[in-house]
Amino acid sequence: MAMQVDYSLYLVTDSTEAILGKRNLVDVVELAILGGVTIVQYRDKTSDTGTLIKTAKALHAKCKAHNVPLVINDRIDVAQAIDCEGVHLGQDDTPISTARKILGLTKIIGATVSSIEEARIAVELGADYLGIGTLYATNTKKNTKEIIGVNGIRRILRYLDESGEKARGTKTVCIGGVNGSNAQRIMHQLYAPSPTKREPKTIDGVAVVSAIIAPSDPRAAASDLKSLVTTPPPFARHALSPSSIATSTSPLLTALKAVHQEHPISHNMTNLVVQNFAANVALCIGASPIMSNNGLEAPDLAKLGGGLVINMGTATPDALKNHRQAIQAYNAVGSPVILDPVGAGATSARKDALQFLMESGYFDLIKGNESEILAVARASGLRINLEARQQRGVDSGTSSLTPSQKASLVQHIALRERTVVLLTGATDILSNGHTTLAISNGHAFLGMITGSGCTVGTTLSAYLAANREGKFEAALAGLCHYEIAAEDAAKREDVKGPGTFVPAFLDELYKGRMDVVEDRGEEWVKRV
Ligand code: 3NM
Ligand code: MG
Repeated sequence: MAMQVDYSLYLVTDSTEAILGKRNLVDVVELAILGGVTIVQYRDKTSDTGTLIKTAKALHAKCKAHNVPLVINDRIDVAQAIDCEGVHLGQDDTPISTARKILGLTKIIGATVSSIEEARIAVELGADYLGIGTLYATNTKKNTKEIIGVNGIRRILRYLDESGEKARGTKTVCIGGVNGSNAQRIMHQLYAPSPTKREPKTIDGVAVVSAIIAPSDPRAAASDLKSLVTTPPPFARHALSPSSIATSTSPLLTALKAVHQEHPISHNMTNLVVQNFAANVALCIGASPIMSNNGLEAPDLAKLGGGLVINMGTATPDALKNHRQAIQAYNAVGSPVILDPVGAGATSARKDALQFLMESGYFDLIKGNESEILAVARASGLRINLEARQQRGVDSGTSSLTPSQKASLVQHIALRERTVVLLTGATDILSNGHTTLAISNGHAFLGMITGSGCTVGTTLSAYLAANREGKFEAALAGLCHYEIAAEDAAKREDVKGPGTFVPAFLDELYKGRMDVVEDRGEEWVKRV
């Protein structure tokens, strides 16, 4: 057995001018180790053997001084010559079994894998850890085999999780395009969720080249990354634990009061059609609307403690850039972000936009109608048996999923993305992956006015912002507030149709009558 290794921050070296510049590699690596790198791979594809051995020896001296293992990329002979801790082998390098024969059981052997089949073989042949990639496209290595993204890595983790003790015990790092802006989310979301198991396999660390070597201060870069990969992200503070909701309405009233007391900001980056209506809804429910589409001011706004709505309704390339900046700013301080993937299934540009946004950061809640949630499921890499029809527009359309299919879909996305998911419709489905509820409130008039889906997002952003300790309860409360107002508005004598419904709805939102939930018996919300 090889030694116990901390894989959390794995540095892969690069000696090219583009990344290392004119600096000395050994000095840069030493700074990186001082910053918190936990294992080093010496990777040099061009130097001759004499230089490789000389540099490896110098690197090993520094690594040993700090108790950090050193492995050599590809070259078993170099590893043997300096007697370092092991090797890292690509798919075209010496086979793992041969390396094991040469190096023995005490050395670390790592392998690059990009598919389940490669992972299976590497585990079988006795790799100690897998470098799984390529996560994201990177300038550092142009000839990577395949960009497999978060979903490709999740699939391999899931495979390892389910393939016996040896596979489960094999350590993993991901590689390709990891940097300070994505490391924390990657650590949080790279795991293998399964509805039946509580402790799925997680990734053990991130492997990086340019994010540590390229900066002028590798020590600071490593130290920043180290704290990002070893601390839970701010948005994960409140674990999505099984919820006790569904019988008592008092958490809903508490959530409503918190919104009224705090007047949280609801920052909407939304489409042109609903800006005005969303601002009015925010005001009526007791929130403070900011309708800013400029990503540059998001860091300042995020610090105000409100919630952000990313509404994909006007998903131009420029808008998406601003969305990414804002998501990352809110994620950095742990303020809630709601994704409303408007029309996500409708065009291929919107599918790409959804993928882009989901790779940009973490969402505390994802809400959408059936076709939008189906598009989210696809972006999340879930295999869906049902062939969803091409979406016609952004309206909710008629339903093609059965209630139990919907519930299972929503639960799986919630589990996989470690978030809360709301599928809106005549019956809404809300899940945090552990508890899934069907909620039958609302009124048909909501389907006849523009922005009724979008302003659910606005409402929930305020509820999540004012109720940081339980996003699931907060989401349920916000949804009830919204839909009960619609019901009460539709009942009014002055409401003759969708036109007169709108002002009445705003009035009822303003009343915020959560108390009437008590009178609905047990039918208003069901566990599914
Ligand atoms: N191997 P950066 S990607 C060395 O996919 C290497 O196997 C990869 O560099 C793989 O952290 C890669 O600068 C380069 O993106 C990663
Ligand atoms: Mg190689």
